[in-house]
Amino acid sequence: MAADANSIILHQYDVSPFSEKVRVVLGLKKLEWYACDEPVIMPKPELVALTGGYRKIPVMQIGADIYCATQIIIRELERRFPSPSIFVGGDKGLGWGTAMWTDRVFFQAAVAIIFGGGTALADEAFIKDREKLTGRPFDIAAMKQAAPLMAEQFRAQLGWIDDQLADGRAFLMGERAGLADASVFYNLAFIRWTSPAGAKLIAAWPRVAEWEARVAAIGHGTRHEIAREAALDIARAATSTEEPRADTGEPNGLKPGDRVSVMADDYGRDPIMGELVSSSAQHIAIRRADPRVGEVVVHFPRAGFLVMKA
Ligand SMILES: N[C@@H](CCC(=O)N[C@@H](CS)C(=O)NCC(=O)O)C(=O)O
Repeated sequence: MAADANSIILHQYDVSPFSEKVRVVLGLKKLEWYACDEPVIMPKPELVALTGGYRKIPVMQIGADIYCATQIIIRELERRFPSPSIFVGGDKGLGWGTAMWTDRVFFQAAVAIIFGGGTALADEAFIKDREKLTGRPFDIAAMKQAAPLMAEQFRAQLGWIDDQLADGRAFLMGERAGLADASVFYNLAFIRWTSPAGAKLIAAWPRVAEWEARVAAIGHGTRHEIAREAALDIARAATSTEEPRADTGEPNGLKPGDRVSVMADDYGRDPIMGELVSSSAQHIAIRRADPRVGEVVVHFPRAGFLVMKA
């Protein structure tokens, strides 16, 4: 089956932990989607043509709408495909807060364990690329030194997961898997793919490992593959479905039509410029054009991203 303007295209790579979070959500919702493999390091000319400068992975494309970062990707999947929901009960707000923990504190502990333990992923080109991404030295020797401390941090957080499962529930929020499971799981998957020492830390918590196996069994939905050029062709032929929407509570008075720039507040802070189409407390959409993809609308979360009037 060929992809079209309604297809879910995930710009990703297989060893990308944040992509795994989205793949689990695609599995939960039993969705059909297209994997568009992107390079692990820059340059990523096709991706940047779509996003206007955002280079991180994953990015979701549906026609000429481009969603940057897992928070807005998953929010959009929930909006378009509400059933089954990623919310299990009692987690509609704090589910997102859980993701902020797993994407930052928990993820950084995993990163230090993986790269401090020595992994084939970190060749010279990779290290140079990640230094550019973060604006800081990617210091393997320092990570090696920090690895024992980070093992302690990682273990403490595994303990929270174990406590959450202590009443015998199958998944973190109850009997059904949801956003919290996807958010926690991808960090453990990243460790499993890359770090035998990290995998040992997980093995010390059998209840966590059993839960992990249940999440893995959910799968990734139905995956097809698509080439990067074909994904660009779809964007060029499509029109964004995003409607202009005023945001009455916008703290800085931004309104549709304003020229703005959007950037991540952590790493990969390349600003993306465009004309504001719609915004809310959780979402901002900007329109921009590129010769290879025509006019597209690029979507970002608000939490974790900074918006400035251009
Ligand atoms: N906040 C972002 C984080 C994404 C992220 O850090 N992705 C990693 C890969 S898993 C990345 O982009 N690394 C740099 C690269 O691949 O170029 C999200 O939720 O999607």
